[in-house]
Amino acid sequence: MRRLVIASNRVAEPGCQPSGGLAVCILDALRKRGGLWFGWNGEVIADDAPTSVTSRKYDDLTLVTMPLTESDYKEYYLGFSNAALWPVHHYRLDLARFTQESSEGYRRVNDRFAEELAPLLKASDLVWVHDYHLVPLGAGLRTRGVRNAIGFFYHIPFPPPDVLVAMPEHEWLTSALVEYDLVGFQTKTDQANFCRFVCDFMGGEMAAPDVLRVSGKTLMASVFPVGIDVDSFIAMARSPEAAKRIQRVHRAGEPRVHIIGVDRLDYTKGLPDRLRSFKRLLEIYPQNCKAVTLMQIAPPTREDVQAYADIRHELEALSGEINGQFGDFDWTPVRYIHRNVPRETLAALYRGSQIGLVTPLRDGMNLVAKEYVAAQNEDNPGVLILSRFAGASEDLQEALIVNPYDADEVAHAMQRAIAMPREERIERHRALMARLRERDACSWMEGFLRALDACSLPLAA
Ligand code: ADQ
Repeated sequence: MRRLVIASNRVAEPGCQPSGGLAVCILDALRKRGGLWFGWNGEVIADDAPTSVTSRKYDDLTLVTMPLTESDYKEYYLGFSNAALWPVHHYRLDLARFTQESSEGYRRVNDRFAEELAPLLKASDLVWVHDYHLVPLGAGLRTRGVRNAIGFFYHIPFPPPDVLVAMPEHEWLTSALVEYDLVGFQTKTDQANFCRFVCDFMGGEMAAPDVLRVSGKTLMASVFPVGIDVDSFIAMARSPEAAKRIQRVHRAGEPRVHIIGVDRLDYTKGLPDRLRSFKRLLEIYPQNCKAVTLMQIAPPTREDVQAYADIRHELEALSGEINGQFGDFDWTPVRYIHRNVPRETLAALYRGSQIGLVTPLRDGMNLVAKEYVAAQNEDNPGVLILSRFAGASEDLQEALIVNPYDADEVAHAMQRAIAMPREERIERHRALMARLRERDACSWMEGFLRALDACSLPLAA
């Protein structure tokens, strides 16, 4: 088997709690197969300090990491990656900030990563680059003579061409993207947006399904929906510790129906809209007062970006408003928890909740939706309410699919879930579990690597 080399913005420590979906996926993948993981170690150092590389081994896994300087952090990470690329790819041009400084920082860090990674590669390695922070890394490796098969996976959505072209750097970025042998997407919509861009704006053509020809090169663009490690999540949710935690949450006299939301505190996750939908539930169906509670777990993320500070204030104000208007001495309608929670606790909370509310305004996939389903008791499962704008909705059709912008529609879906007969819940859950198993973490990784391996051979046009 060829060695796997993964590059991503942030490298997580094995044994520490990974806090985002990407780290969860890569750790799952590398634990199974071993290999090398290259990227930022999370440290920020002074601009004049040396950015030297550190290498550490954990069994079959080697971590090669480097720090970012203060300017790198500000320009590459907060600036171009998170204040330009992230909003544009989530269709939020209104929040995107473009500056020359930040795009130069982005080019500089990608160039430095390529310079450090290129000499570590062996001729037979499969190189897999992850996500929007590192789009030009593959092109940087190519200019340094790397001829290996190099693949790229977009964990976030790929926007429609009309949205992408509003970004000043889109030509440079997409010409770097087509240097990869394989570009992977979460959904058919993302893949179609990319192919449309290549064909309509770069003079490319579809040579075969999933195969693009552009500027004398051939590349594959395919769909690989990210999945979770289903069995390990089930084991966590069924453990005796989980049962104790659930009992503690369901003390006598507590509300009958628990609704749970778990998301990084990000404006793409639709948290204020979710709270407004919950408020509508209490207004339209007042019989739910004192009977229903919403627990929203939203750990802090990217707080140095202004849009993230704004969303936090909005959420705090809204939960205060709902609790003030509807709450009573013996009932707090919204419980808002602004911190990271161990995965075992999350699994227990999912299992103890009758409704999983996953309503992002736009999301590449959304692993929380899959974790919620996996954690349920199959004899008495809860109901997943899922945004049509989460990549997961392409697959998880047996959830209650909603438009997160329509507060009344989401409120009606909550009421439907509360009243749903057990047989219907079991039937829906069984179908969702089958889909989860069909497309789990393992099949995601194997599917991508098989396609990348095939790219080393000449592609049939
Ligand atoms: P994220 O935007 O981070 O991921 P998501 O897919 O929901 O979103 O993954 C979040 C992960 O973090 C889940 O595994 C969840 O359990 C964990 N998590 C969330 N809140 C937590 C908390 N309070 N404490 C502990 N853990 C918490 C990006 C894309 C997604 C895509 C993934 C994977 O934005 O669309 O699904 O990558 O490709």
